[in-house]
Amino acid sequence: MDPDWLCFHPNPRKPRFRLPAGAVDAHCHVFGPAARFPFAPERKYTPCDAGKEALFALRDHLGFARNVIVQASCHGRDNRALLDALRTAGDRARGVVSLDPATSDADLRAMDEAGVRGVRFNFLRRLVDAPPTEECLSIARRIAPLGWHVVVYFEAADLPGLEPFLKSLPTPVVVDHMGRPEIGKGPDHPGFRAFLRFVENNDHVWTKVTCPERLTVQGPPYDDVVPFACAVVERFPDRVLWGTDWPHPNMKSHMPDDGDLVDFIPRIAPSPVVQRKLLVDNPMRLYWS
Ligand code: 0GY
Repeated sequence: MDPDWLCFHPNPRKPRFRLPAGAVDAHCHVFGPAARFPFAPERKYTPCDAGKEALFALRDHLGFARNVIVQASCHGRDNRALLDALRTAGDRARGVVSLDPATSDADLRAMDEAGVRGVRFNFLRRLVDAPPTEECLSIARRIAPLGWHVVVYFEAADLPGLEPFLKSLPTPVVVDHMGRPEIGKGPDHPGFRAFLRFVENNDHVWTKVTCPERLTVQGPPYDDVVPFACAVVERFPDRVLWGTDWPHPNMKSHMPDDGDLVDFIPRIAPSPVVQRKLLVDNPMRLYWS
């Protein structure tokens, strides 16, 4: 692994917040193990191994019922580690892959059978050489008939340029980590207001209210992220998802305790009715129906 790599928390505490029955961790990854599932040659980082056994142990420890496992850039478009984890979890996990445009229809069907329900387009320059949007659109057209959706990862500054493409997608679109707002600028900054307007004006757009540990400027307990996530959850309670982001790739400042992250949930979704939407109803509708 990279010399400055921070490995996931070895023994996160039990959260105080009791998750509702059937709660879904809708954003997490598996890394390797590299000896069995080598990392992609084109990767921009080399993480520690973080395999399916550790992920499923964390799921049970925190009190989640299910996971949505999202392909991370260190595995490129080689989804074997992800598919292997899905096959082990059975109905308790769904997946979001990165696709090579040459993927055959038979491979798409096999992925669907394994539990894949989405494809991720990653536009973060520090993680990938961003794919051309025409290529993404043609992949989206192929996966739409399967009932899959698109997950996108981009930085706040890239939203204006990507907006026409995102509007044109024929599937639901899930934006990772609230479109990475610049937390230091505050929730009234035009960039975040533009993001809220974009979600407001596009019914097919969902967002993950994830990664306070990644977005924060102040650090734990992430007070500075609360107003952003609250604004999103209040306005779009039926189009939000939550996830741990375990094993927290590329964290440089600190490694969060996953128990603390679960205890962040009631701060951004105070009512039990909304907590249920965020953690159960919404992910079940998108991934399990
Ligand atoms: C995340 C965030 C990151 C990494 C990836 O695919 C990835 O490598 O998504 C990041 O470095 O911000 O959601 O896992």
